[in-house]
Amino acid sequence: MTAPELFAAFAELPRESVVEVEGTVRRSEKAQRGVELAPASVRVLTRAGSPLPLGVVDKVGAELDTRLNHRVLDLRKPAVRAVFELRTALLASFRAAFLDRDFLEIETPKILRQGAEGGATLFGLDYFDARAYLAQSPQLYKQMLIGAGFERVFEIAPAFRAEPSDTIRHITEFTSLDAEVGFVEGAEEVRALLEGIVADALRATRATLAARGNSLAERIPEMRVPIPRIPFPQVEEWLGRPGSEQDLGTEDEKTVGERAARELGADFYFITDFPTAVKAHTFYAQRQDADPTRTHYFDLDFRGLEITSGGLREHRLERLLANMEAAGVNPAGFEGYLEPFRYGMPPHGGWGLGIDRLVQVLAGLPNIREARLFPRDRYRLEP
Ligand code: AMO
Repeated sequence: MTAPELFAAFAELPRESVVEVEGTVRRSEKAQRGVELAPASVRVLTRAGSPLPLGVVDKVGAELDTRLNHRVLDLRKPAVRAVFELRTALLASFRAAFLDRDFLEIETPKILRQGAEGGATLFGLDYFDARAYLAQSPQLYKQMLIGAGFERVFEIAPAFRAEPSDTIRHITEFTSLDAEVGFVEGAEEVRALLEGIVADALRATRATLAARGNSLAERIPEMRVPIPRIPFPQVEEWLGRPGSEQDLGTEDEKTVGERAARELGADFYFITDFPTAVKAHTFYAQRQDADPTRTHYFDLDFRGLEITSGGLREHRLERLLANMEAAGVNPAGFEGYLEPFRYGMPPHGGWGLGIDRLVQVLAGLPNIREARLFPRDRYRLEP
């Protein structure tokens, strides 16, 4: 093709069309990546329609809703793609950290007869002639597998919660990274394992992104272990409501994050010894023998955002049944879960970590929805 022909072909081509160009690659100071292609011929593979519903190279940003409505075009932006490179590196790094520590990877059912995290956020579905639910967490199954003698297990899988609230940190489908470990001596052993895995995963993620020239690498903090453990009573004091045994709301968590940064210089920290009153519905959480008003349950937060919940589980059947009763949960529906507790269940503990929240904070995204390719929330089922 002659130069004028080429020029005409490009000039009339709508943006985002897909073309095959042949030519000579040469060095160029002006080009973004230091090279440019001097075209000899161009073939149009697909013509894009115009106008575009969402600009891909425009400097002006669009509203999040518009971006998500036209997500495929949105994902073409290099800065958006960079988030999913981070996500890929993070997931690979976590998997490697688990495998390094001899964990077995498990895949538990997502269609269940019973929920584990309370009825309010269960999605029901018609299952032939029966009622079933989407899994809110692999909680019961990861515990059952400890009963199978699988001493260390992990799962990276979707979890579903009917969260009616429209917030920047809740979605209805998220990816949960769950772990469960048998024969643990106490909650502290679980915390030590968790912080070691997160620290390793962050270090590896940073290295992978740096090697790819992804600028998000610089945003990945180094996690210096051990990180602070802040007992719940200390948190209540910071919040100016000692002994109130109330759960932590979004604003409370933010306040705690600020205090932890100011007083402990910490961006990652544990909140330990959650009150039994706060974990009343969490029947599987072990209450402390010395003080039954406290549990062996903790959160791992990053700069005021809860990333992980975990703790020691109740492995003693009598107490587990008592917890269920106190929580108003009928054990009759949980026979499959309870059976291993009758036939030799080791002490165990573990955690669930929300990958989407971690991606959100690491990439500095204002809204958790941006951490998923095609997010689901109260109002969004498409695309
Ligand atoms: P929890 O309910 O605290 O604990 O959930 C664990 C982690 O999952 C993430 N998460 C969410 N992320 C986005 N949108 C949501 N709607 C959402 N809900 C939860 C958070 C949270 O810290 N079975 C226990 C874990 C365990 O004890 O092992 C559980 O699910 O990052």
